[in-house]
Amino acid sequence: MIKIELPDEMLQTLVKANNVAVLTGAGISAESGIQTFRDPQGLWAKFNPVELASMDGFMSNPNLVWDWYQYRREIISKAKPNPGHIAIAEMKNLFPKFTLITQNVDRLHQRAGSDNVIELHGNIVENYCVSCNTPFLENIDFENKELPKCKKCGGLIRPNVVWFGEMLPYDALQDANSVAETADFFFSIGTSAEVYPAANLPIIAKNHGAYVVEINPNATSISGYMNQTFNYPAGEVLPLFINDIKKIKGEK
Ligand code: BV8
Ligand code: ZN
Repeated sequence: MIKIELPDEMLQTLVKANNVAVLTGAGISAESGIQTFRDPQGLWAKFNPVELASMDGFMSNPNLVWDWYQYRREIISKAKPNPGHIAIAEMKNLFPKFTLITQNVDRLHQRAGSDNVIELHGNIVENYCVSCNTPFLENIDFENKELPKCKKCGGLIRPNVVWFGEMLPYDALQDANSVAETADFFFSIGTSAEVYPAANLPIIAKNHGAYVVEINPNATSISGYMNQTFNYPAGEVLPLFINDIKKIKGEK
């Protein structure tokens, strides 16, 4: 466990905050053994994102894309929430208003106990038919490499994620923007801040007066806008935040 002193001025701002928000990216799941997208050994390093996470990519090679999601589903099913997910799940009890926004599709936040999660990029659990949009509710075992077909119309089945070039779910993006505009404390955790419109959110928060904190072992394109940056793994830094907030609040 890292030994660092969290700045008191930041902690005092956080403890007084009414409206705390967190944006997470793939990095929050890295300590659960789920590869990120852009780190050197990341998922994209082996595959071309546009090729796999796009409608064109899917339509030109449905089985390859389906296989890739089945591969990721298997890894996710064996993964466990890490101390970073668990610390974020605890935050909902520490502030008058707390909102979690995630770019991740792995649902580890929910498995750690977070609720009302704003999922900007959908989720890897649900599937639906590309032709008639009917949800595909059959159980899909990971060994089944065959891409399933819609029971209603025979169309191809796809995961309920947002691919590149696709609009984000309208309500999720609306809610995330208004959370960023009204937050008085905003964490950007485990994201390279390279994918839009999600990457705008910490800047929107900052421009609306929020105190913004980035937690990421690496610097990103938004690090310079942050009030504080912690270049450590989220699973090590976040429990320190929880301990210090509880200490200041005199909670056990
Ligand atoms: C849209 C779901 C509007 C699928 C994902 C050209 C063509 C087409 C589109 C575009 C274009 N140019 C720009 C765009 C817009 C595009 C975009 O932003 N592209 C980028 C690459 C430039 N955005 C879109 O297409 C979005 N839609 O704009 O629609 C529109 C539509 C139609 C017509 C007009 C306009 C849709 C974007 C959503 C794509 N779907 N995922 C799936 O998961 O399979 S994106 C994918 O990237 C994941 O969701 C991922 O979460 C997300 C962001 O990446 P990160 O989460 O930040 O992950 P990354 O690996 O990058 O970084 C991890 C970080 O963690 C690193 O910084 C690392 O240092 C850190 N880390 C590592 N370990 C730890 C850690 N941090 C803390 N603790 C640790 N232990
Ligand atoms: Zn169908």
